[in-house]
Amino acid sequence: MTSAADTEWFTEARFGLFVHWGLYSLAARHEWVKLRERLGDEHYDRYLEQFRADRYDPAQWAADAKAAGMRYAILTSKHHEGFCLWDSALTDYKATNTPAGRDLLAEFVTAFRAEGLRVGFYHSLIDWHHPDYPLDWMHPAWRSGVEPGGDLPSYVEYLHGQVEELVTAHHPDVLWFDFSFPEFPPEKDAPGKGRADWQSDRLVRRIRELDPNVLINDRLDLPGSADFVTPEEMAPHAQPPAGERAVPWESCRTLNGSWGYAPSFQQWLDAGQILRLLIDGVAKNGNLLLNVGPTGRGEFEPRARRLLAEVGEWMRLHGESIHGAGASTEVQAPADCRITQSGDRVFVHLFSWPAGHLVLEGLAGRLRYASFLHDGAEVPFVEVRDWVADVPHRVALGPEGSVVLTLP
Ligand code: FUL
Repeated sequence: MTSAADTEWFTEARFGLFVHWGLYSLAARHEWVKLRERLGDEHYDRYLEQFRADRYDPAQWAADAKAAGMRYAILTSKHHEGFCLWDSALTDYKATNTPAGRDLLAEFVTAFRAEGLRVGFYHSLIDWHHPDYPLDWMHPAWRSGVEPGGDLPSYVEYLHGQVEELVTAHHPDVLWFDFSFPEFPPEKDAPGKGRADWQSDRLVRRIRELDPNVLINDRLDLPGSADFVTPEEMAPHAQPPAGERAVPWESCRTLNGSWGYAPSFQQWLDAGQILRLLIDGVAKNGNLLLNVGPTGRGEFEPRARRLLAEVGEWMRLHGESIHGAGASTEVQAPADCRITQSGDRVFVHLFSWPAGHLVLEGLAGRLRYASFLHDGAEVPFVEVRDWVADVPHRVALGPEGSVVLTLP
């Protein structure tokens, strides 16, 4: 199944915000806490009673994202725990039935669109709350002595119905599904129990009928149908997985190893690392979707806000090397450099200072001007002759910088 949806805005945007927010934000120790700690519904219902979202100000989130140079944002409409951030007619397990008493998703959409950002929803196929969701290996009650049961076809109707609600109400720019696993449960645990059938092809057809412009990611177990693919927590500077470069790709990253708010996770990225991930991705035609897990009360914690602000400070002066830019067709990156290009402007990002000169192959006779990007200051360059053939073939920029090359 192929899509006619237009991915141009997406590949131009390059940088987006991911937001994981739900009841797990109150547990404050990873969004999988219900499964990891095998928490029963009674325990988990306490979070429902305590979910106040009293510090939620989506206009502030949107302002932070925009100032960071982000162009779109994806919010969890529902994560694996099953709790819904909008006023779904199909369940009581939703934000409007908590002390928060608000449709948090609708407010998010309004606030981000008001800032000119595109919006999308992360929506989990998995649901640890819905009574029809089968007890599978991914369920907190799995191995509790309860027979794997549930009613997958009935759950699938619920899932499709909710997606229909979301598309009809908000026409999101992106639907970010997560995630299909083919065996349900895996063969080794329950041989012959069959495959999960989310009826994803029907779901995608229905979405496209309702809105042909929604971009849909690659986690529905429908090979070849995705508008973009979503490598997760890629190692810094890794190649995107083979085969994935033909379709747009977006790498998603946590700031500290947890998607949901988790103050005990202390290994944070710093702003330099975030920028290197972003630049490295754009140099390979990829996007970066950077996650913030708000507190249960609804705020981005100060550390996350500081990082967004630092990234934004760089983006303010270097944004044109990211937005609308992609891999360079003109220049090969020397060691420890990444090169992005937009039209006739080539951006050389130096991840470390070269000793002396930076030598760029194949540019002699083709370079009109070179300058730093942050202040526009000219960078002198010389053409270096090939000592064997005695023809100019290289350009040496000197002595250091983060540089724009303007080609004729
Ligand atoms: C994963 C999920 O299981 C994580 O909790 C998170 O949402 C990540 C983006 O996708 O597959």
